[in-house]
Amino acid sequence: MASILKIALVSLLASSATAHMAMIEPCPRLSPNNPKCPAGDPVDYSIKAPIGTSDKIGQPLCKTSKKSSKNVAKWKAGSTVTVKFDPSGAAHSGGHCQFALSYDGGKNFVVVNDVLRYCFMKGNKGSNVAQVTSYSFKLPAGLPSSKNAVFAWSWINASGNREFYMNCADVEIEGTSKSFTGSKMLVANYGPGTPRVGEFMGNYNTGIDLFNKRPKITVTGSSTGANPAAGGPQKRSTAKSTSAKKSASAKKSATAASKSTELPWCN
Ligand SMILES: [Cu+2]
Repeated sequence: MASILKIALVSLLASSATAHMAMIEPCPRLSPNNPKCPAGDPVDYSIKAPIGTSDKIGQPLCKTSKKSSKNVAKWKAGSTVTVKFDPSGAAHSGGHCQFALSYDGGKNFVVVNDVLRYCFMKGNKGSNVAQVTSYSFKLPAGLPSSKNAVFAWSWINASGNREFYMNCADVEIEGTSKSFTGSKMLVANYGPGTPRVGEFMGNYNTGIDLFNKRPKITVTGSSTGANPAAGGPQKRSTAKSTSAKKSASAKKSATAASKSTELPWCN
């Protein structure tokens, strides 16, 4: 029975590139869905897939540690920003979303806005169709500056397989202070080394205790612009900027920066 289910899920996956949720604005790394994304950057047509499940890590945080070829937004601390999602994805009855920033290239994330319980939903409406696909919120006024900040959306879905979703966008922050202290982004349902948040089954307080227990983290701005965690072994080709003009064909032939392990997908 279980294996039949698995085969059914795999064949379903093969035919559906539109499952799950993904950020489209600001342009996340590897996004094939936003024409405003930097031309020529690598894409991942599974951008809407989770980066891990409660059993297994499928991809690194952010889906890739490789930065976009340029920042996709410049935000002032204290300003209101808008984050948009592809409306065609499966919303899995909502769940917990965190919006967060990293100042160390994507290793540690400080939360700048929570949308807990009913992310993508209007109130307590369990549905697989997203009812809210745009969130506007004020960034903390006390954020430090960085030309290499990483903005993240992460999501723990309410229904379906126990999964962790995360997309990241490279942004510049114009700040005022030297450091900012806030909640450390909760990473759950991302391999056995992280807490497991069970299926909500109508109880939208599921996992809230873990959010309440998030430790505080202090991030500091960088004046050097160095970004030790970005890049990794795969260096962006130096010839890339010359080929950036032929965006469409370049994008199509581009391969995803991250090796993804196949995960048991939800539907
Ligand atoms: Cu899904």
